[in-house]
Amino acid sequence: MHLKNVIISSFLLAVICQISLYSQEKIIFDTDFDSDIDDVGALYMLHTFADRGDVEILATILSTTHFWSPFALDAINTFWGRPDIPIGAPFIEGVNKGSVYAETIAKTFPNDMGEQKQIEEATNLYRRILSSQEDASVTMVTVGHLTNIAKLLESEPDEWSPLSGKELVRKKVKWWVAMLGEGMNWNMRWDRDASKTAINEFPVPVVFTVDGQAVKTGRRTQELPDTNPIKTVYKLWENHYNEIDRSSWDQISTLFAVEGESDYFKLKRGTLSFTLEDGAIWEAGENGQDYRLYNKISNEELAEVIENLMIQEPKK
Ligand SMILES: [Ca+2]
Ligand SMILES: [Ca+2]
Repeated sequence: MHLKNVIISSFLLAVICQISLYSQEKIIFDTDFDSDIDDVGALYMLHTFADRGDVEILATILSTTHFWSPFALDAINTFWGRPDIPIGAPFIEGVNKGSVYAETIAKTFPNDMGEQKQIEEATNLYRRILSSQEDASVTMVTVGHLTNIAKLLESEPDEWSPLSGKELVRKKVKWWVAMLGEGMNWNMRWDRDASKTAINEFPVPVVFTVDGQAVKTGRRTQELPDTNPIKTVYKLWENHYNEIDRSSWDQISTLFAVEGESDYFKLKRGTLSFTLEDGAIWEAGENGQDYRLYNKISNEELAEVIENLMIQEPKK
């Protein structure tokens, strides 16, 4: 090969590496990993994307305080060959809505949460992780309550960063993808003060998602081996609620966080705000700083895309 060709090839290789490095989404996943099972489906999708090299999962953080959730979360990260993903939780009373699966997953599948000693306080974990990342590189995904987001925005300079919480987010975060819940309600109703602070004061664009009730997934998890925790999760749900498929709110926000608008979604601009009296308010408008996500394909097509990402086996 001519020297010139070698130089050109090396240059192209470098460009391709840059592009692939650049396109790896750095994600902090903030979840109420207890009362519903779409969180589990969403985490499975993230691990599948991580196996493909499309995602780095920087941390998995709980917005709830159910005792068994950190163990269950670690068990699933461990099953996927990522036992050391940091796990955070709010060290306060917080929201605890119980779980039909967390205790069973915690006690059946290996994890090393050991009396919860490995859990980091959520705000500290956010600050530790964000401060170590490139500017404008992190996608925050919340598929639960907004408790941690409010506390992060209100946080003061500390050993990790001389910046306030709001300054740190403005510097490091690219997007906040927030699943607000059916009717723009569920995820925000249990900690309304936090919802108000998080939504009104978040310093970078928010992409929020609402839809998902009619996007039903989960049935095909029952084709997986018994050693796969998601099979147990969906089975326990079916036993308790007599429902084989479950809505996919959290998977939709997670799919957008990784793939962007792609073939599946479109964004519309506007302004999202929150009042204690009226809850979340959306005003569509071209000059808004925020975005609302809409589906571009049918519920059935979206369900197929999502379920396919939920039933991949770990590469290990
Ligand atoms: Ca672990
Ligand atoms: Ca959730």
